[in-house]
Amino acid sequence: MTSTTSFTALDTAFVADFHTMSTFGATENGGVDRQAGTAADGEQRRWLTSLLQDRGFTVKFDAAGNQWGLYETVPGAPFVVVGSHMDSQPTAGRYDGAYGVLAAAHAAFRLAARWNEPGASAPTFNIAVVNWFNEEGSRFKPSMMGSSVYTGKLELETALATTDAAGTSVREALESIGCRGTFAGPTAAYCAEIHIEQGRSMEREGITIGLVSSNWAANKYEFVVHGEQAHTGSTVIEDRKDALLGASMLVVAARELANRFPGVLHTSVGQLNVYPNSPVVVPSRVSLLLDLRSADEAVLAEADALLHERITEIEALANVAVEQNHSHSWPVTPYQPEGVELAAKVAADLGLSNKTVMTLAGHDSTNMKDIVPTVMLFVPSVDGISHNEHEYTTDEDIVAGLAMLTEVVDRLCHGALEDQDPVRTA
Ligand code: HGY
Ligand code: MN
Ligand code: MN
Repeated sequence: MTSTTSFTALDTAFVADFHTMSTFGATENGGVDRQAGTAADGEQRRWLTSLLQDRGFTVKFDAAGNQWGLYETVPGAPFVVVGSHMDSQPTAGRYDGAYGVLAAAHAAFRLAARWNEPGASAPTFNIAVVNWFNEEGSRFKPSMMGSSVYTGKLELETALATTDAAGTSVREALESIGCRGTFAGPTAAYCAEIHIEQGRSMEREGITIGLVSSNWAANKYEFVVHGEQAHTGSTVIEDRKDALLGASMLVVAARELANRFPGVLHTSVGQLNVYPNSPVVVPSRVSLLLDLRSADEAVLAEADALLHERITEIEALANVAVEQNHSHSWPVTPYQPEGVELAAKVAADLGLSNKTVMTLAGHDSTNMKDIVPTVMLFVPSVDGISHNEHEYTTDEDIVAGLAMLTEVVDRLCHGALEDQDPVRTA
């Protein structure tokens, strides 16, 4: 690990921009609350626009609210798309996603300067810095919304019509912050993303750069438990159809499933909405979001079957009906091995300790790798803390990650994976 005293002026400028960026939606405890399409998200997007425009980049928004900073030195050539997301969960950390967008912008600035030096070798591809809309999916579901539209996995109209808990649509939210554009998006040749690990494995092993080789699969379910409204005092127990009792049993069922597959299955209920949520009323309706995740699709399939068996039992035990609405899922898929190999070479050339890792969380690059060769990089998370105001990565690591990303993007722009015959989007 380097010391901050060895930071260059460019490194120091990056850290300073990181601190400025973290003021948008800042919370009292050192975190951020910058949910997609909120005023804080809009202010930060305007700040990013200025940052990019001041360096000669052209900024455009597409119809799904993705923000693009285009640096086109090879007219008509496709782009290396590099970025992440700046939206956050409520009371979240400063690094998740935002680090990757700022690192992408600074990597692009460094490369633009490098390519303008006399005698520099000209790139073959252009650079598009991207701030994907609504990766988190906290205000509007599903997560990874902007990159799902760009990669053709989600219809634009479906995304725009999605509403938050207050009934505001994505279309309205984007219009209110001036971020709904008409740009079709650039033609991508390759993609790169850097992100914090959000786990402990790299920190534990003293590794600076994670080379992401594949992602865990996820099944996210939206359940509605239906009961019947009643008086909590006067209604005899056997007459009750308590939706919250059924929902609570589902919460416990999720943990019991994880206990059956120790270490290989992660499960959680992250959101519960109780109706009418009133002190003396047995709830008639509870909606909840339940996640199952694993690196082993057979385990995930077994967990899915066990969950549904348990739901049938819960319906009988709690005298409720459980409806399954939307679900969002993704399989285990590898990042292109040639991209992992390229990143390993770069890390070795830069003298950065590295290892291959899987990503347990979903990322926009999880979508992008299905359409173009994609390099996903991690830097360590202190104590593995994430989706928490105390999320932290050292300045040394964010600066090392920026150096790594810069070099990877430079090589991608110079066609390092060209003989791999990339699939390109139109
Ligand atoms: O992992 C997730 O669910 C989110 O998309 N990051
Ligand atoms: Mn993220
Ligand atoms: Mn996140």
